[in-house]
Amino acid sequence: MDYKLELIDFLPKNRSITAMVLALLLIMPGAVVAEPVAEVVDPAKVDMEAEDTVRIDVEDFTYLKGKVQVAPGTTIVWVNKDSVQHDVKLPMEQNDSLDSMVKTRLVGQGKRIALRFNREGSYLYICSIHPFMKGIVQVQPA
Ligand SMILES: [Cu+2]
Repeated sequence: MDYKLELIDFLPKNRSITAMVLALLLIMPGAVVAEPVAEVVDPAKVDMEAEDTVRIDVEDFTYLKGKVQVAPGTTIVWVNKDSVQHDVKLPMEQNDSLDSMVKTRLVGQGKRIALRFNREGSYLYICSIHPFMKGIVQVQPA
């Protein structure tokens, strides 16, 4: 009888708060484990000659390799050759879920953007200020 009373005291008095705490406990482990589709990487730390690095030049408002096929873990480096700034933003509508949303910072001429792609899938990306600029990264096992 006493044990039962202690357990009730431990839980918050308000039922909706109790429900919220329990819901958070269920949701949180999944949210922490889920690996992002792509991670922003410091381009200065990327070995451009490495086998798991792919370079895409950006010139005349165009991602010059419009479609690339890579293995999971590949880092893609975009090199901006235009005199205006560009970035890389995922997803387009076709991408599978909100956790694939990534936006890099804008970079000017001669600067680089690097993203490492972790998960299999087909990812459309755009430049956020020039949305007519499009590219596709297909990630699948080698
Ligand atoms: Cu742009």
